[in-house]
Amino acid sequence: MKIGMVCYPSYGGSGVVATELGYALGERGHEVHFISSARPFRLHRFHENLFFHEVTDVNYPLFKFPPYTLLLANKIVEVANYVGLDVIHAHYAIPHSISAFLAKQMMSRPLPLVTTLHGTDVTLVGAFEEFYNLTRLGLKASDRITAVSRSLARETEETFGAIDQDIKVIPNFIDPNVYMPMEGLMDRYRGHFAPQGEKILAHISNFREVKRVVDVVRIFCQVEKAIPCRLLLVGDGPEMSRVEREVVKLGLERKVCFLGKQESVKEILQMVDVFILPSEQESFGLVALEAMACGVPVVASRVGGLPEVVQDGKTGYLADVRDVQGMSEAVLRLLTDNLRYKSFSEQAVTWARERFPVDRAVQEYESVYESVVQSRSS
Ligand code: GMT
Repeated sequence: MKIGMVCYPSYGGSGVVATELGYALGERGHEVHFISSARPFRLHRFHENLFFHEVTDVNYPLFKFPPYTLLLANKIVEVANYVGLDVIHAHYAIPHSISAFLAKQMMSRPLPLVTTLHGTDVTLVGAFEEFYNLTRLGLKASDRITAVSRSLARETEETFGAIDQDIKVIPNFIDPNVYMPMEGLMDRYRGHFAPQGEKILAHISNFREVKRVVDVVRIFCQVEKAIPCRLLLVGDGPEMSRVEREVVKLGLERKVCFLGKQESVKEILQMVDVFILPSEQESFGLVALEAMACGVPVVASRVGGLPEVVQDGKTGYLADVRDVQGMSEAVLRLLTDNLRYKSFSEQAVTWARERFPVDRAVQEYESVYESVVQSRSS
């Protein structure tokens, strides 16, 4: 099959999901054409079945804002006609399924559209009044809608009401041969970041407000009062200055290390003892899954799809959003009991491998593509 994959190229889970799905489909012999404003950030390995088509900007004095949605629609049509795409898979309703909808109108043959909802499109962007009708149009124009968690599917249905179809839940996934504990790397990196054998806590995100990274620093501050530890902060984004100020305010400069944006996190996760994700909202929390697959228990907020990803009391702990005290205690519960820690770490690996394997997800997406292509041609 020839699949057009439309996604954001920036640092974030939806681009990762689209890219990893692309590689997995490529391995299974499908041709995958990525269409985006830039090369998605994890699309770096050459694969003979993967292609990238850049949506190039236009410079015209009348355009105060370059019309990306229209340029993308045009590019989808170009690629679809040139390579003979069978299906478009849009990651995010806004603006990708709207562009795909426009592309469908311009095509002289049917071009089925699958839209995957990742979260903020529906819970934040889509729910803003200005975007409500547009998001609803994107949903209605999609031949099949998938969501990355049951919670997101439910929330979408509550927010947008009847949209003529059930939303299919296909949870995000990991490749267990890539995300796994790698004993050798653990000691090498640990010695560098925690030379006195301190415990290592970590957080990885795009530092948006919704991630509550300041809470990560506050949780670390509580934990550090009880046991020697270090904090690794990976990523960058709008909250960075606030986070840096909090680190300075709490006098933690020598114990917190900012690693910036990193393309590959599986190496970093090897040296981490506990991963912290105290988000305000999280439709899935792909990075929590990546951490668990590497044997790192997760302490996270009980919100959105996180309870579907982190097993409270088994692969990590969940607490209410903003409950810095509760999350600090959860981290300490893990770090002060070796037996408990070991069983959580092992259960995290097993859970991630058995519940979220890439093979299962790619087969589910394949059958979604097949069903929309068949119903369009019959
Ligand atoms: O969380 C972000 O800021 C990035 C965003 C994205 O577009 O990549 O992540 C969303 O999609 C991920 C992949 O499905 C999910 O794992 C994240 O939970 C989701 N983010 C939110 O719901 C806030």
